[in-house]
Amino acid sequence: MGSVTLRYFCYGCLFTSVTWSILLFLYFNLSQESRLSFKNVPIQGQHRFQPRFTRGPAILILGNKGLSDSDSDLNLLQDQEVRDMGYHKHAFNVLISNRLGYHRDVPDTRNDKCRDRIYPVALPTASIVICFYNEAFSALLRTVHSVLDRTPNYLIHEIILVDDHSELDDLKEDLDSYIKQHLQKKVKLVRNEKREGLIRGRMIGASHTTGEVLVFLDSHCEVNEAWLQPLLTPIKENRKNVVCPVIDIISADTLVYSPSPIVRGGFNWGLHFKWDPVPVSELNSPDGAIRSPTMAGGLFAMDRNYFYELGQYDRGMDIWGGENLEISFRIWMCGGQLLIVPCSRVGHIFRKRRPYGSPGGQDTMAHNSLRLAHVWMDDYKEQYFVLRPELRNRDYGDISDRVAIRKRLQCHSFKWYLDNIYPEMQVSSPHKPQHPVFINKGLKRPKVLQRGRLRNLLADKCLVAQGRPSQKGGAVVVRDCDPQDTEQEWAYDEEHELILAGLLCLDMSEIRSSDPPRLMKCHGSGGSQQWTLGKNKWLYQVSVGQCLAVADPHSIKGYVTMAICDDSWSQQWKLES
Ligand code: LR7
Ligand code: MN
Repeated sequence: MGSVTLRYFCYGCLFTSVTWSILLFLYFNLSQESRLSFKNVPIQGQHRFQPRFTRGPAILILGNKGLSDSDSDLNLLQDQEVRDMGYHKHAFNVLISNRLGYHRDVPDTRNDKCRDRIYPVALPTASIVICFYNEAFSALLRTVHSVLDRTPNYLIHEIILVDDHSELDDLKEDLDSYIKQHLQKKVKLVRNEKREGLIRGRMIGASHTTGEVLVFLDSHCEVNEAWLQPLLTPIKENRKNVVCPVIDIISADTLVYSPSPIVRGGFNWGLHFKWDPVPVSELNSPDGAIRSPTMAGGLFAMDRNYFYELGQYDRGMDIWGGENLEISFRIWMCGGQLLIVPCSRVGHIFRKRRPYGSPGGQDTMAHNSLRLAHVWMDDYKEQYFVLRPELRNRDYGDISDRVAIRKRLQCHSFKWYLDNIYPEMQVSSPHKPQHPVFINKGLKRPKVLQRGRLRNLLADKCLVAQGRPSQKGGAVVVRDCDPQDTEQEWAYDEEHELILAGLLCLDMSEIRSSDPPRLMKCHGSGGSQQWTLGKNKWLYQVSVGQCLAVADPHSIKGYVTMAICDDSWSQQWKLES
């Protein structure tokens, strides 16, 4: 079933990303000679000159009169600096972000059926909470304006911005005065006196709200057409529904907005969030809600009183990480439901690295995960410790108030959650026998659908083992194709595994999902070893939602990497027999 939804994604995505790439291509090529009109466009720290309305493709605002060579050289240098500093500070292309301005149209990525759908007029009002730390000014403002531009005004009770003690200058007086001048009615800015992290930051934001529903967004999002109504409707029906949109992809390099496939949230025993295909049983109709075992974390709507009843977030969690699984487990185990509604779409800039650390340099993901494991996972926390033995005796602070919440709400056990909400999750012994899905898999080998070499169309080279194909944990690289060499032969089977030379499976690390894939023993349970090889020629990794790409087609090293899917040739692969 995964393949059907993904196919829908791929066509749509290819179409829109191609269209947008052409627009951006034109935009940049023209802009090489057309600097004058950009004199008004902000480079870092000059937002006062931002032209307010740059709706639609930015090509429309180009012009190229009266520039001397030295002016244009200077502008080019300035542009480069904005881009380089932007990547350094924000890990995305701030030059393009600034040029897009605070308003732009995005492609309507919803299924056609969503457009005809009628939502109740009387819906609860929303308080939108956006925390930010050192966010790029233009991305933050585009987030806010996309909400104001594409949401019926009467549904927005307020927008609360929480500045998590940012250091960047333009987020100080410039932001104050922009809000005062342009956004005063609906937008309120709260400043943290010290860095709190996004988890306590959201709680601070929530404490300033008075609307009926809380809607959380990251500070580099753009909401799509009619995004809010489908989130509020299930909450109106049942206040214990917590509802997420589909998170569309805004490319960190091009800012192109493309649709995401309809997938749902899961996790692995390293306690990392991952995407899973939607089981057939959950796919009632393309506009119906899908029950999701977990949420990605940043984008969701929840009844405000229910948020408090359910214990907000764990105050002992710092900076970043883990709160998404914690609230997901808590919702399901304590009587709520977590839903993804495909008719609500919100774009998010996916970056390849996080551009900030924690103040003391701690690994807050490990600290936060330990807390959630000890509060919610019962004996199943052993699964985490098998992967992270060094954390077994690590201090995780006082969790008594969280344990008390679990007791007060009379929540189910973690076993109940796995059995009923996430039966796909595999558990290694001693818990293994409790999971029928795992047992039923038996020993039967999945049927091979296709065999051959995997040729990358840009490098014109084939994917092979860097060392021996039998070496567990070994990397894969691209090398010259050799049709005679059986060590270059991949088998693609009905479980969507890619097996090299009949030995090992192409696998993503469950602990460090930013690592390139490697060869591991086939485990037969999808996820980290599940790849789709579609007509669009992507090698799409289902659990991380990214595509395999050659890192540098000219390098003899032949390294490959995982990247946000786009239409570049570096991501095009062909399985040739
Ligand atoms: O110290 C901080 N203070 C903050 O206010 C650190 C961050 N933040 C802000 C930050 O400016 C941003 O607006 O918090 C927000 C989230 O931080 P990101 O964008 O660096 O996080 P992310 O998008 O990489 O991470 C995802 O997982 C996080 C786990 O803690 C949060 O739940 C994020 O909200 C979440 N983002 C999403 O779910 C968007 C979709 C990504 C996917 C999959
Ligand atoms: Mn984010």
